Amino acid sequence: MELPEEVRRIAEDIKAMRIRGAGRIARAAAQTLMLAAEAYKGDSLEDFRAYMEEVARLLISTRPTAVSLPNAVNYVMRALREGRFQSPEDARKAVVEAARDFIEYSLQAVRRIGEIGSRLIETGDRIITHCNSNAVESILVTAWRSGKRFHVYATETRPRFQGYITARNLAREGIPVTLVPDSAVLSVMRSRRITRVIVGADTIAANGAVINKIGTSQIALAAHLHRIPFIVATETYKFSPYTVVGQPVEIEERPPEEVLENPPEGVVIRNPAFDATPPEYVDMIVTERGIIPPKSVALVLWELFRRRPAEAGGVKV
Ligand code: RUB
Repeated sequence: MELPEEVRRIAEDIKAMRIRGAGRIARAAAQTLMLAAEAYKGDSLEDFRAYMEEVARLLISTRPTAVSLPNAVNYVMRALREGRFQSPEDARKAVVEAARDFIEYSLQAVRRIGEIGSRLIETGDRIITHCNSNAVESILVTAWRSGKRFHVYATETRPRFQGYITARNLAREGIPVTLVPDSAVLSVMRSRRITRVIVGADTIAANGAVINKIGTSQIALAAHLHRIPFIVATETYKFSPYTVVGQPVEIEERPPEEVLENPPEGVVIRNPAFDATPPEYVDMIVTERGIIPPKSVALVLWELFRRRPAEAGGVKV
């Protein structure tokens, strides 16, 4: 069966970053698998499986770095791949149920990270954040609503300026927020006596390295030099089972036009969208299961994936 127009449209939205952020992408992928299953019109189980695998492949191909995307797709597809069904109708129900489970888990995880992470915030804090992360916003908003008073410095996050989204959302909540150029981080850290840095994640590697928006590692290095706690907020479906077996995390290269539309003759532009922050610069990782040091990531991965190697795309971990 032809893939529904809506499925192609959402895949395109993820690619073009109209839907963005690792958690949102994962939920959109689960939602799209559900939508595709519901739109299936045929009556062959074999055909339904092949059709769903095509949707899964399309979704996974949209953006390469955030492991939340294949983790979400594989979670939903596991219900289909491992289930024994009498009819496409049964199989369809299993997909829909698994997608609903994932979305509910994800939303709950972001709320839980907010509750757990907000305990780390104190009145008087001056916090730097980078890019736009639902998990980070959840922490800041929860802390603010619980009565803690602090100031946030949001980086612009060139070239796509996701920091504007963060600044706008926090301002709407009434949280004092200052938008700063990315290049001002070190200067702001010193002059404003920053007390904490909190960022989100796209992927957490088995060694505790954090893959997040380009520029994160520079901020982590600066925080490390100034002994400022560097905190990462992430759901555990951003932990990468692939890295357990040594697979490197692919860093997305985005179109050069995002940096400069018409570069001068002879000027080459590179536009990597993410970077890796080494575990030595990460003080703690706030997850929905609690706060862990980067050293414990491998243990959590083991806990999450040992019984379900299929979720790691068939890679035995
Ligand atoms: C977004 C980004 C965010 C993480 C975490 O990159 O790097 O920090 O995805 O976000 P992009 P969340 O804008 O290129 O998708 O906590 O919302 O999952």
